[in-house]
Amino acid sequence: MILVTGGAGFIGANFVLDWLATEGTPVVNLDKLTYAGNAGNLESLRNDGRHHFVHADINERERVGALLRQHRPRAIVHFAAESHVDRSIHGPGEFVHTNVVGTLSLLEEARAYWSGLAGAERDRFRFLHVSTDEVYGSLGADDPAFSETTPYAPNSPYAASKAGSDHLVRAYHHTYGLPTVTTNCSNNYGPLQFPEKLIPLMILNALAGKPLPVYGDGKNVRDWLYVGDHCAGIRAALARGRPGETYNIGGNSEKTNLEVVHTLCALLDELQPAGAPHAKLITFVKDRPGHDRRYAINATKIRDELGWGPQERFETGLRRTVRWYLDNKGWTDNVTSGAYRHWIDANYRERGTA
Ligand code: NAD
Ligand code: TDX
Repeated sequence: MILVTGGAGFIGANFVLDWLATEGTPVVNLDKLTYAGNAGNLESLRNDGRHHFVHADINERERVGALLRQHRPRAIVHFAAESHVDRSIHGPGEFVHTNVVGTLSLLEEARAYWSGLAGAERDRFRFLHVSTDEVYGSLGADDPAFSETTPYAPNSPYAASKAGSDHLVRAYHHTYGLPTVTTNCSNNYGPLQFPEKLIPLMILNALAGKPLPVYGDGKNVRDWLYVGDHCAGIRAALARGRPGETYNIGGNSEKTNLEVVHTLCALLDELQPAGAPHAKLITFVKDRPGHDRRYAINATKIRDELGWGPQERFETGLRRTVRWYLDNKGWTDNVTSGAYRHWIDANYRERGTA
């Protein structure tokens, strides 16, 4: 049994599905179901007795403590977070509430539970904290990629809140001996990603014939990783990662935003042709404040120590992703109703494309 937090979100849901298909041991999935959490992501597990869903906030300490005592998980895999940089610019408070205070709550309950374990159960317990490359700040064009020893320099409220959570996790290992492992991953893409993020937003806008809003000059670089590869990296870190260590996970696949959008447009021209090339919809809009220029991950440590490397190439992963969005219109219709529209209005009206 493992306890997953945030398992109804993009990466968490992919992880739960992947875990049950590979490891196969039961999962308790604790999720608050914010706008980004979607119980429909786990619809295929409706009759699967190995998946136990709990609708709760990681800040509800008594419930978290009771769940740990009841299910006695051998690990906590912590995905729950507010995860969108633009939303953190509009409202940082929720990011501190969930990412910093929520992680502290979870660490406290994990420590109480772990302290009560003995023998082999205590030795094998792990707290795996899922974090991001954004904690390292921004790279210049010729800088070496982020390694585990790159100093923290978070630039957005989102990145600062994730950095705060990483530091708390580190301190709980150093001070209390809690067996933590932290992973810092680059930009993910794939099925089930909420369409506020670059790739699914561009796919859905293009299909609707709407402008494709590229921030600034479109030359910001991200290091893209297929979500299934991230899930495999987390499983490797959980199985073989050394307590107290951090592992960077990345796709070795740096692309400018414009390259990504043009590739998506070409895929859509092939798979769902419209009258005109989709690239005609590309519209340059006002930049994100404090927009990090470049992220890149050096994933040598996880490769050498844990034998992990990305399996999916960007071109094939993106094609799979576009196909998934084309084949799952019911999912996108469901998540883009209601509150989603308010966010799109708020974020893109000020950029002139709502
Ligand atoms: P997401 O926004 O799609 O999902 C987050 C999930 O957490 C949702 O299901 C939401 O309901 C849940 N949640 C939010 N607040 C909660 C709370 N207080 N209590 C319980 N559940 C809560 O995020 P994602 O893209 O799947 O990211 C998952 C994790 O991976 C995050 O910690 C994020 O920082 C990290 N990460 C994401 C990326 C990426 O490219 N998406 C890259 C590196 C790291
Ligand atoms: O409409 C857009 N236009 C645009 O040009 C959006 C939504 C984004 N962008 C740009 C901003 C970034 O340079 O695309 C790039 C990617 O943006 P996001 O998808 O918002 O991701 P990013 O800000 O890079 O952060 C992501 O990767 C690290 C995740 O959202 C984080 O949760 C993760 O930690």
